[in-house]
Amino acid sequence: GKRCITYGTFDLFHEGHQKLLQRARELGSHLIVAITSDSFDAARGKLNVRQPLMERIEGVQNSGLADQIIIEEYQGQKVHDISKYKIDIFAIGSDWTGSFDYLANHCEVVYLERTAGVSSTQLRGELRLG
Ligand code: C2G
Repeated sequence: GKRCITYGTFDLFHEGHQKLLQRARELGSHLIVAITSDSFDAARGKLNVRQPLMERIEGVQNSGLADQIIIEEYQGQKVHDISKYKIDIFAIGSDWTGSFDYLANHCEVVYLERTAGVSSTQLRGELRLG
């Protein structure tokens, strides 16, 4: 079966994340979910993440959709992961369409439909209000 990998922060794990992982899972027989480290998110300017890495890992783990979880810690890691984990398919949400075309030298690149109307940003706002 094909080996698939996807990447993300997965802050405040929600239905959009759930559906993305389901779609990625259907592409192959082994799904690796790479979760950004706190310092990697800070380095890429994502400064409003609510949950520390360990809690975000728990969210992904509780979904039951990941066969394997790894941590994304540095720029350029994706190419290394694809080779190290013998990946056939790199999948990511359609908000990233075009951004990862360079990985097509290493494996198949698939952009999956993003779920409308739900986001970590929106949930952070609700937490603030609530
Ligand atoms: N997602 C989705 N629908 C939503 C929200 C998110 O399908 N309503 C998807 C995103 O497209 C992404 C995954 O869920 O594929 C994780 O989203 P984020 O946690 O926002 O992570 P992101 O910042 O997109 O990190 O190296 C990291 C990657 O570049 C992606």
